[in-house]
Amino acid sequence: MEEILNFQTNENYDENQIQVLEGLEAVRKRPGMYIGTTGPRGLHHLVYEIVDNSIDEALAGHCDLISVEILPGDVIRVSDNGRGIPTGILEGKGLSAATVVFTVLHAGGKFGGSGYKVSGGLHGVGASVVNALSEWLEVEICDGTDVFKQRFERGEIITDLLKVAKSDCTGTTVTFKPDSLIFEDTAYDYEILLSRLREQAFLNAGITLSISDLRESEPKTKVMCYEGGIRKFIEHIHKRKGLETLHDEVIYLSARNENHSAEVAIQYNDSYNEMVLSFANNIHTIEGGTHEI
Ligand code: TSJ
Repeated sequence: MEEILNFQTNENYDENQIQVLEGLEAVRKRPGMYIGTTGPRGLHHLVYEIVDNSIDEALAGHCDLISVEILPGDVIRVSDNGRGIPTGILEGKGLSAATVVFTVLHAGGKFGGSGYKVSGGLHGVGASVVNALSEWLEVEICDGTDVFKQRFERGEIITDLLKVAKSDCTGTTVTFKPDSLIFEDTAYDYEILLSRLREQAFLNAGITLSISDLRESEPKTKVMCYEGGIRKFIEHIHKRKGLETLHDEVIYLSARNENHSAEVAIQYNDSYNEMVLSFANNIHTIEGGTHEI
């Protein structure tokens, strides 16, 4: 199969292009199938889908800074200091890996992938969905030598992935404007994004996540890095709820083998209500289930 694809003609290249368009058209036709809803939840979900990619890069050990900015016009910018999405041309596709990430549905982290995934969600799959549902989206990739840039509108390629500058930095920046033809309301809620990013910062100890709201003349910004991970999460919840704890030191257990790791943090308080929060692969398992048991 691979061999045949490597001998592609221009005709096949065009076929691929058509598939690309059909794929993203499907997302625009039935956005709910991909993001659940076109209400505020779906709108905020776009941000999580992009941030998840940076968290994957951090979990792979290649990135420790992730920033989210809300720009005027409810434009979202997510940046990380990872290796940068690979820019090389994929054999058989005739497209760069980065372009595939944004234009092919279900192109989830397969190229050069080493099965490092710890976070859940749609992964690379999400980037093409976000692209399809954005009025425009731009990606900037720094690979330590060059800066590459590509622009899309409603999922369509507007410019190829172009070298635009030199830089010895590495990282990926994605900037997008959710499509007002798709979403009922494109206004982002700073507090909603903040609380989700804080949760991810607690779950991924040592990663610095920041959020800035640059829509108003007085910008808001919060930088979060919790070396104590989920231990700090419990302390935060107790503080936020104004609950009196029965002991200062959080009980903490952790274990790992080659493929799995688990950690548990416990702290008693003087209330009568038990609260158990569980997460599997960074996803809140609201109904508990097997992982919690
Ligand atoms: F996918 C995306 F566009 F949504 C997105 C991806 C958005 C943002 C803000 C960051 C990223 C991203 C992807 N950050 N870092 C990466 N890393 C890779 O894609 C990558 C780099 C190198 C290698 C390798 O094997 O050399 C593999 C991967 C998956």
